[in-house]
Amino acid sequence: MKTTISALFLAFVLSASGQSKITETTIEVDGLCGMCEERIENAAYIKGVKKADWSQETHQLDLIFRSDKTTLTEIIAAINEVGHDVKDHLATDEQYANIHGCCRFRDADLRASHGLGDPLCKPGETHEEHHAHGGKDKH
Ligand SMILES: [Cu+2]
Repeated sequence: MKTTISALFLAFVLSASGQSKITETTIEVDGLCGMCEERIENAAYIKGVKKADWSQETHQLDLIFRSDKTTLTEIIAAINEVGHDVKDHLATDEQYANIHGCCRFRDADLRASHGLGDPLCKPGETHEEHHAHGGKDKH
């Protein structure tokens, strides 16, 4: 509660002085269930992030963050760190290995049982292969 109040106060002070740099964006994050939602949102709430809201149905993560405090790259890295795939930015196999057994969102059978189609990461595909056909890397 204390942090919320001081965060609000800080936001007020900064917007009053005209220095607030708020970025609003949506990214696609793979996941299965409510546990994934918690994991993804908790991971995304790094310093500077004001809102992180993942939808189990659409797999869209709505983000609002302070672009003077953090970057989208850092947020994506934090999500990868807990094992979740972001469109065009996959978690490594080591990171994915930490995902809870019932949250194995790359598993075809688990996806089917949750009514999901193709994963962002195709079975047996390496990080590099995925990027080769994954399209836009903005570097
Ligand atoms: Cu899950």
